[in-house]
Amino acid sequence: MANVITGEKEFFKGIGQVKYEGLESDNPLAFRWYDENRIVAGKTMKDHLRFSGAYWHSFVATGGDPFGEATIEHPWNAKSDPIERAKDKMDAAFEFLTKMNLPFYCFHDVDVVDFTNDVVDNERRLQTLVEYAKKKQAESGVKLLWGTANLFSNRRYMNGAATNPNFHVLAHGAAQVKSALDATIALGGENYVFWGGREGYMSLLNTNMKREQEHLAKFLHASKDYARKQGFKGTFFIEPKPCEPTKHQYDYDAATVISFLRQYDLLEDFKLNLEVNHATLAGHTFQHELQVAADAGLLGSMDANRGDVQNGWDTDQFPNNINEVTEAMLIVLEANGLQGGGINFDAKIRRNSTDQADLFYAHIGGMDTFARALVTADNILQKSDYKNIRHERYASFDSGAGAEFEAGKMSLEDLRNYAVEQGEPETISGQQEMLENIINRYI
Ligand code: XUL
Ligand code: CO
Repeated sequence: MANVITGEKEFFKGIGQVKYEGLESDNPLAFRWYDENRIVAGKTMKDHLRFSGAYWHSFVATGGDPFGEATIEHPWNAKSDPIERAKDKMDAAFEFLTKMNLPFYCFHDVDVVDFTNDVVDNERRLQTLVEYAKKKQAESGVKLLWGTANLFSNRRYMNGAATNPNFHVLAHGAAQVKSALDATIALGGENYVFWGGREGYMSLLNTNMKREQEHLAKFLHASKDYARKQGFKGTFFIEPKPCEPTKHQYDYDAATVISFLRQYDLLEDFKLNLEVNHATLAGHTFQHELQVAADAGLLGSMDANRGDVQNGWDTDQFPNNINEVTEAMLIVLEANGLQGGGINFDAKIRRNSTDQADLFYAHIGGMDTFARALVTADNILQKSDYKNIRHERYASFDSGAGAEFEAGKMSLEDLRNYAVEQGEPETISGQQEMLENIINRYI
């Protein structure tokens, strides 16, 4: 268990450390599935799942939406001095992370401390908070899963950062990335994320797409070269999302990002951070995105949440869909885990969830869903026919002409002759419903 740490003041009063109590427990502030020391497929749950809390949703956002003002008042926002306020927020964050037993956290630069339009002052502010975070990490044992820079909220980024048609804006984005990388490295951050919030377009009428994408590639190379020069050994992740806030984002989905990384020679240093609700926005299932990344050897990390089937936009709800998450964990287990990353709760409580306990319930639900899905997926892989059934579907390629085809030894004429000789193929079932029943059976 993490050491629970508070600052001078306890912000989440009346809520102690959340512990594993098992399936018999009625306690809404306990885990029923997430038992960090339980061994599944040769590793502890803690090491498989590497859960992380997201600074922006849990400690910064206040429930405002395009139609309404803030609904949640954070007690750590009371002080007027920005540095003192940021320290209170960090106290609250580490109190929450340790009470939730979350081993990691993630942040954007501007989540940690408020920024102004003064680059040098922003660097100083972030460094001050980095020193504070170092102490908090040492006291608690909580680690930084990844850092990132917010290159989408400030109005200067309204036309993008790395893909902005104005070079001056691009340089400001670079300044922010440099200082966010410095912060990540100073805190022993294990990875660094690029989510291209506004790296895309609202209209092609005013956009030179080719030039913008080349700028993005140059920007990523410069960032990577700088971080490596500073000794950063971690992985860079690109987080695909098809749209929102722009009409079209260049990092549309896993396949698009992989082709971009290959085209611009970034495959050595970059992997993917896949997010559930971004997958569904792109018209894919989450497991589709994970599988695409895994097949390319680039399954780095995940942002856990869920969308809303009726709404369709990026609602960032906490995960609770056990079927969806089980199918995801099947892919993660078969890929031998995430490469360097973890499971970051990029999810927010609803704006009418205004009790302090709501943030705890949300994370408990998400962690239990993933823990249960991990156990279920492992059972499916160990005990059921799932793998065999899929393997057997391709049996015709295991020997004879099929194997020759796979080895590249059959010409189009050979294939045609085979079709003539063998006549009409037999009908073979895909057995989809049977496989779906296997998932439900082990849940
Ligand atoms: C936005 C989103 C971001 C990234 C980090 O949809 O997912 O919070 O995860 O910039
Ligand atoms: Co995300």
